[in-house]
Amino acid sequence: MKIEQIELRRIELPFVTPFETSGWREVANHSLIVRLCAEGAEGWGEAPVGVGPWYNEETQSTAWAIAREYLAPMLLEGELHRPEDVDALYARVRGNRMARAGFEFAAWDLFGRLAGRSLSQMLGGTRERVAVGVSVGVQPDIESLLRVVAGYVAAGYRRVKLKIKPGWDIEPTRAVRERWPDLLLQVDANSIYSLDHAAHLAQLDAFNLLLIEQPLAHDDIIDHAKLQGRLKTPICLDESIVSSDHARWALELRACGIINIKPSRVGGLTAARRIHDMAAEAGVPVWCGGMLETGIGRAANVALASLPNFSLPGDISASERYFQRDVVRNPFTLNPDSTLSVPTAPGIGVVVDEAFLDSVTVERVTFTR
Ligand code: OSB
Ligand code: MG
Repeated sequence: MKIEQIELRRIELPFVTPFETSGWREVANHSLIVRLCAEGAEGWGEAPVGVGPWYNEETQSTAWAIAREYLAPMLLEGELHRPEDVDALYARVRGNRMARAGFEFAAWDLFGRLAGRSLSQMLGGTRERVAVGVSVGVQPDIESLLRVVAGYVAAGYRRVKLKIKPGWDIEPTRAVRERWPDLLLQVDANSIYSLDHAAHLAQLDAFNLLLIEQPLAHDDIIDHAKLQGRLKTPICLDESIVSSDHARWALELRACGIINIKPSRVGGLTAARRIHDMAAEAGVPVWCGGMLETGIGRAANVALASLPNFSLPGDISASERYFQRDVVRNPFTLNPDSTLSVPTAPGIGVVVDEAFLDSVTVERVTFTR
């Protein structure tokens, strides 16, 4: 297949509430949206970069530049026989994995629509519903935190993740655990601690947490292995696992007991599935992380999470947890059992609301073969 047309957009879609982590605050989704056209069909993908280089090195501006100057022209010149070929086509591009993933997701959608197969089917998914939770940002005080968590619990979420940082870790976690003794609970530090905090972090062992996500540096594996030896709670790596090689290194060094897989962080679904398979082989559970995606990126995450070794609830909340209005006509809604249903329509299975997408598009460019 030869891609005939590529449309790129940068969008800005406000969140219902700002999202605050240990190191930054996001008030809107600033993704790059990719549309590929070929053989009378189209495919959509989202590169869910942040507004600044706070989670990883990518931003909407870097993704925009790399996509326009390299990724779009390379794809127009190349030829695809299957979606996995995008990975090979971009193999010589260093880093910039979220930008690459935006194109790779769109290729999976395009191939799926042409073949009449859902993305979950194409990937080897085995579930019709995927278990999900909600990621709760840093709050101004414990009273506000309990109110916010109570709202999500009332909405039906059975797993909650708390963002933590020094000065906002032990006490907020204790407060939520005391109020909800049976809630599935985990924390995420987004790389704010160092090994010097090992004894401090060990206090979290008292709260029966599923995991402690990415306590140490965004590019570290070695110190996480040392820290894991000093904690009972499993460490889960997020930022550090940017490729299947990084996953292999982390598994070999026992740097984590659990892996958060975000297909966007690792360059797409091909690499994500490889990591899933490798972790399954090693007996390490995985779960699907999120980047506050629109319905376009969320659909790829949900399909991925339908693979068998995604045995913990994902950070894939319903559309309304993020946006007043999503850019798809069939937004994701929470089932009463704290799951999202896996789309069954061909490709990613969401219908893009083009008029609304246009209204949140800040800049657009089209490439034709
Ligand atoms: O570290 O998992 C993270 C959002 C943006 C960047 C990084 C992270 C997150 C989340 C929210 O925790 C996940 C979601 O609900 O999409
Ligand atoms: Mg994380």
